[in-house]
Amino acid sequence: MESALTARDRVGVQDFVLLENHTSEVAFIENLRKRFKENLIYTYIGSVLVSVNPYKELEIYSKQHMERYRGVNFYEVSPHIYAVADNAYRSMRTERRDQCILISGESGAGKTEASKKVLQYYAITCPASEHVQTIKDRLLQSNPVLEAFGNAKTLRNDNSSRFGKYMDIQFDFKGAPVGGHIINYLLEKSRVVHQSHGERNFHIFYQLIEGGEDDLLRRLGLEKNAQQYQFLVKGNCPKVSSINDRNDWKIVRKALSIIGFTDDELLNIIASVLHLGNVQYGGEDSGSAYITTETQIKYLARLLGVDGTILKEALTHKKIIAKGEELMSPLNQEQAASARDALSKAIYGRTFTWLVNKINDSLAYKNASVIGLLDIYGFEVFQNNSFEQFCINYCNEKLQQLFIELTLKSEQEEYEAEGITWEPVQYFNNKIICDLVEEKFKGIISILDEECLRPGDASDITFLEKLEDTVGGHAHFLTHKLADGKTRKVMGREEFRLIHYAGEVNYNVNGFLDKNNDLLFRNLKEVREQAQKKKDIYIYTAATQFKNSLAKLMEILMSKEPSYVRCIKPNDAKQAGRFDEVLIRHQVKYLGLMENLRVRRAGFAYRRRYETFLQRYKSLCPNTWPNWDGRLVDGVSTLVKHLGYKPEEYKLGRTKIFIRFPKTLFATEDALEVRKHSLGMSFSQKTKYRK
Ligand code: AD9
Ligand code: MG
Repeated sequence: MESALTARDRVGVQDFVLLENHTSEVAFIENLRKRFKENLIYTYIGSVLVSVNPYKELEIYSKQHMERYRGVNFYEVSPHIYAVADNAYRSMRTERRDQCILISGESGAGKTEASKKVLQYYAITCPASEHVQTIKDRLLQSNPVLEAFGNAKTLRNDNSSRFGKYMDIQFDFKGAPVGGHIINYLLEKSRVVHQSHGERNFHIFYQLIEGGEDDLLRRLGLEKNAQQYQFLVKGNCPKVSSINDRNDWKIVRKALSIIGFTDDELLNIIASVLHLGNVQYGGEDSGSAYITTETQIKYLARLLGVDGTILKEALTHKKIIAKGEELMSPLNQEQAASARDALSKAIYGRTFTWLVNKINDSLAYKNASVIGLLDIYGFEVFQNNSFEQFCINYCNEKLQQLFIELTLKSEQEEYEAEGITWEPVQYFNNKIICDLVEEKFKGIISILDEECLRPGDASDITFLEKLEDTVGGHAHFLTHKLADGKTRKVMGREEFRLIHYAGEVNYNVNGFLDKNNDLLFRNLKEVREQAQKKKDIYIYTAATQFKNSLAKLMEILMSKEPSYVRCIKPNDAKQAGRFDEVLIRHQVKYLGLMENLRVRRAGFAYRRRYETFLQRYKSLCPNTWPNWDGRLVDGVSTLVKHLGYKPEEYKLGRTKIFIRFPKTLFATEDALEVRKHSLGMSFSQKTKYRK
């Protein structure tokens, strides 16, 4: 028979605070590895859930599993995403406090899957009526729809979310899910017109082409062959083995109808984007562009409900204002192609926002308690990093800020509430990097905006020069220029480097101004100059919009009680059973898991409500077994004295016992194992707690 200690050797500990050597990264990763090998993908750091993507279906998400976690105390069952979901739900119900579950991790780590599991958990376990069932269905069905329009195959993940998502699930006073609200962040629109090698456009295009019924495709003027469409061939990757576009089309169509989309407006627009991609240009002797593909214009005019002639002019000219008069000035071929691409991106981007709004309308509800779910892009470092990575990584800096604030704050608040003194842990506060990016007037975004607004010779390079002048001396900013006028060889001349909390990233400034402008047509620059004169309208740039929406998100999250899920990707090959230590160590580092563990351990590693503690261990003391009739605190005190706890090992708060060292609790756990052995309980029951 396996003893308690060998079981621990084999499957590790279910909570990292129980690790003997808690400052050792090696021990931390070893524990993850042991559990991963046993298909135990979840482990806690206190109440934070660490999850490693198994890249295979595990039998741990059935209805029976959900039942096992329903209303059960966090520590009484093995770590699971359902435990986090249930805990948030119970806190919302009993403490009447809005909750949020923040899911983070890099691309492919399992964030979206985790958020779907949470939603499914509520859909299955929460009370329902007929109306509630409709809302549950819509909540669930919003996923395939948003994934079809907002996810794509990338090199890292066959179903990568190319937008950030915050979703409120709203509950009524009976605890039934009665509504929802989604906020989307920064869709990667550039994918509509261009995909890197081995990547695809958004799923919906392939689903429509592969799965669309013949008469539908005929009406949209589309052929059943993705190779025909310029916007679908850039990545040279029309088929993906893990994706069945034809089946997904059926799922998405059904989901759309459950949410309440009845018209085909949406598909008209998707088809229009494909037609736009096939619009080709020729050049006049004068250099002006003209359109050579009339069929596309015909379909576009019909599908978008616009006049063909006006459309053609819009695709080959720009509006300028000269001496107060509006004029149409012809574009050359290259300019016309980028106007076409800009229009395609804008149409797709607006359609996505419209789609989210429609889903929100179908889920609208007022005066509810809320559990928010945040599934947002993780920290990203590629060979070549651009504006998108800059925004994504800035977003991660903000979330790390929040994590620091809330973990420390809540920890501190709990000690205060319980009347316990403790020593705060010092660690790196990344506020300095957030300020570098977002500070008014002298932050990177401000400088970028300034260059975007400046008429004349502003370019990506002048932006870089201005950065050097303004933030060149900042401890977290570098370019190729050294202070003594020499050149830093490892960096390109068009790059700046940010030293993020999670690591160093070089950003290539090429395209920053254009992407930040993100405006439909160049002529908006003129409009903006006018607007500036009038001072009554302000046109926000992409980065500033993003900054503002993040500030709002932080406010939303700060007002709620957070739970954290930290997702880890075990290997780059998307393979089951492979534990790539280098990759994992890197993630452990930048997710701040060791710091997290330190904070958790700096005060008291373990805390339990008196009743829970007594219930679990009362059999270990003749005075508390089988029942303790007195005050709970006295029962716990009697019990721990009997167990030989030394005064420095624990403190008694108002409602909880705080245990400083895991080994104390470990010894108690082992005593419990021994006691159960002697009572002859089966092994599986005994080890349940550890897994
Ligand atoms: V991205 O930032 O959107 O590119 P995510 O969202 O972190 O990324 P995702 O949830 O999409 O990753 O997971 C990637 C793939 O890993 C999924 O398509 C599944 O095939 C696989 N996965 C993730 N979590 C689980 C799981 N709990 N069980 C089984 C999983 N497979
Ligand atoms: Mg995702």
